[in-house]
Amino acid sequence: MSVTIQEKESFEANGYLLKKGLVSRQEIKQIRQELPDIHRRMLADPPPEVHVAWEDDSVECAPARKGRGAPDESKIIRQLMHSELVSPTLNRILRSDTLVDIVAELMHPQVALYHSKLLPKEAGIGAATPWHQDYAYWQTDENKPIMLNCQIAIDPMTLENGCLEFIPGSHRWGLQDHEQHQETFGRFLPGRYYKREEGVTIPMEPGDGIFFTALVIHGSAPNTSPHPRWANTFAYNVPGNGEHQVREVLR
Ligand SMILES: O=C(O)CCC(=O)C(=O)O
Repeated sequence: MSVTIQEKESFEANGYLLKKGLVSRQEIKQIRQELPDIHRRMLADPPPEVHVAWEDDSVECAPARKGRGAPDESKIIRQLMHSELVSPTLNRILRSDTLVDIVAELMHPQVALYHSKLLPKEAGIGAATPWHQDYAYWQTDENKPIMLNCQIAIDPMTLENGCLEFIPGSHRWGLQDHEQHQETFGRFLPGRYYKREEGVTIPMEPGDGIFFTALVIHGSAPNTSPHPRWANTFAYNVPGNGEHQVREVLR
């Protein structure tokens, strides 16, 4: 699977590109099998390099709405940073030729891993991700906004369970002023999250993936549905673009 001329033109115009069937059903099944154990390990003894942010503790979890990852636990993961260190399947996928070939086409022929993060959004609990540009988090004095993000769907993703939404073409607007708060997803555009007229909703099936630039504005609604929405995001960088923003050169 690589990128057609039409897809590249669409990516350049919109700032994002959806690829259906990027990851096989078998690999998605393997990730799902790993999740309960990952959740248990994060509760008991997370490895030092892995950073877990939990859903707001004040959220009451009704028994029917416990996290799918660990049905008998009340703490729900909101974001798990460096998921490649706890999921062998995600680690394999992020470096597969299928993904790296596309990143090389859309970003730069040299490709490095910046980070990988697991983003569960549990049924009826998962919070909104406010509108933002990733570069608002990633900018330093020495890097450029040339990184590329790729989110893969582990579950079916819909507007109701909080799939990604984008503002097409907003990657051409430059970095906007973001509010900054001490919380997960604490950098966001004024208004945090609300339904935007010009927002384009991108539903995905398990195994679909969406590539998007560091400057395109995106966000996602809370999960108000009875269905979990697990996803994982791989961020790629060009080697040399930022001193601490390359974990591993892949190509
Ligand atoms: O999964 C989400 O809802 C948000 C993910 C996101 O915004 C990101 O990875 O930059």
